Amino acid sequence: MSRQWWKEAIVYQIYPRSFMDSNGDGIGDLRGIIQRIDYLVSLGVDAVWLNPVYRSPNVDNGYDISDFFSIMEEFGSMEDWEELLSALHARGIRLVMDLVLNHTSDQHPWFIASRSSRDDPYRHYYIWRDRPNNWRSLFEGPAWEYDEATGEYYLHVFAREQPDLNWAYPPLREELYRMVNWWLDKGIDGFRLDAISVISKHPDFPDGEEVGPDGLAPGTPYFMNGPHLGEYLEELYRRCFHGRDVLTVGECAGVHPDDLPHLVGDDKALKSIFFMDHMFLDLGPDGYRFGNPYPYPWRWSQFKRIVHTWYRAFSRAGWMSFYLGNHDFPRCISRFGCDGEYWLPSGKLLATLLLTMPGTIYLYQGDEIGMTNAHFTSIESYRDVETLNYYRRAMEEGRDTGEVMAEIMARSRDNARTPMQWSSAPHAGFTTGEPWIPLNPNYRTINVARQESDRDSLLSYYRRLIRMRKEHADVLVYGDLLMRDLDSDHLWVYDRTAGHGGFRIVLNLTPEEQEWEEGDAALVLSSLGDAETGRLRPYEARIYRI
Ligand code: TEU
Ligand code: CA
Repeated sequence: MSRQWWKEAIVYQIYPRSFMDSNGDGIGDLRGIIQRIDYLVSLGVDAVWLNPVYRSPNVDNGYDISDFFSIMEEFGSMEDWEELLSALHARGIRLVMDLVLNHTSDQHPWFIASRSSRDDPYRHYYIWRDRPNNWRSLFEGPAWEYDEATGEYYLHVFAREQPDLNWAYPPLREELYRMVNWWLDKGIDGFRLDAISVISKHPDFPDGEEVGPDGLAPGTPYFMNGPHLGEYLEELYRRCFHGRDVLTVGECAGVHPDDLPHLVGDDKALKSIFFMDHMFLDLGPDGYRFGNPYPYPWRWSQFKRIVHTWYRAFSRAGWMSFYLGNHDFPRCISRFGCDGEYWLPSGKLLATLLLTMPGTIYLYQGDEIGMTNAHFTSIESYRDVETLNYYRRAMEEGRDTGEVMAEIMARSRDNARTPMQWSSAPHAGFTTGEPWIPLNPNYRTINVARQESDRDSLLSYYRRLIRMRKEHADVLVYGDLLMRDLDSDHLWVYDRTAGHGGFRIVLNLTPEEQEWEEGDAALVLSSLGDAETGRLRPYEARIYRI
């Protein structure tokens, strides 16, 4: 297996709006990131993945782009962006940008032209029909919006302000490739391809079968992993990525492990994808559906199976990527660990899991200090379009407010979008102004400054494991993964090996003590400092030499 920087990279995901505000307007920005490069260096990460920073009316925090070639005013200027790129490169950190190819903002000039008349040359850039089908948008309500000016409906898989681009129309694809190359030519190091698995829609737009009480049905069987996805990606590779040393990773909901050979590889547009099944575990078998109780009871054995299945699939095609959270899901420590009594040990457990998995690792901002869900009790505190749509619909249907708020508190994407907690200073040192979204009040105890000076802190533990992963990349990045006792919900034991040696990782997944016989393996570290014989303490993680 050939060694590549993007295989060994630990990628730190920055949600710019909430990372660091440099000018006191309450919104994180590019100059704020420049100010914090020392922090990224001290963490030991190799690359930054930046959520969208392009011009946008911000209905969906930058995922609704109105100009692919400009920087969002709130985040700064193109000069700031150029400076960020060179400042990162000067410190040996690569920059991966977010690439949104499925849709634009409804304020994009293409869409403004497209909706102006049925004969406009840009009409075919989007998907127009004289009659809608029954697809439900992933962000609530019908996926088709009637547009009075021309008396037709346009498709939007996400918010109505995010009309889907018509990939079936070759001139549109050419425009996109031109844009992708324009960014690549600036010297960036790769792309995370947003919602890339939904760009190909079934040409007949068939009605979905599972019709709900709202008269709508998921259209996902007809637009996720659609009929021309592989073909479009191949063209994208030939036109843009071929011959460039870049990281590419696709956000690929609805892609099955068996699809990998078709979609990923060194000579494909996607070198890797983010599998999402572990992100959907606590949503229950039919996903995040309106009115479903959340969280759905899940088991660690399911989580382990998911990793096992995808690891095997990636050993046949492409390259694995692993993550425990991002800007679209609640905080990993609140979901998979414990944000109460066992906050620290469970944070260290998740750190151990994240940094001993094969493949490229993605660490979401704030997880390295154990930032937790926001637990905002009032709808006024929320900003996310998905959450607000959900709430509006629940109120329309007369649902119990307390019940709905409980779901939102546990599930909202805003849980992961509160400002980065730098210190216990006012506004957590994130801004001198009024933050665009409230801070998590626990910033007074959970913050970078406090953990910097503490050798036993979660931050120190992350740094230590990041160093260890780099030192032992042959094993921890490239080595085999052998899972033991897949069915246990209490312990997760796996070996990472290369040649004759390697590591055994032992995770106590529970808040209880667990019996554990270590045999003759040599202890390298326990997440809790000292290790006892015969048992593991709550959430203890250990690494042995084997
Ligand atoms: O997310 C696409 C996606 O698959 C989401 O539907 C995801 O499952 C959902 O957010 C979970 O609640 C990407 C971006 O990551 C997300 O932030 C954007 O809102 C979305 O695309 C639209 O661009
Ligand atoms: Ca700002």
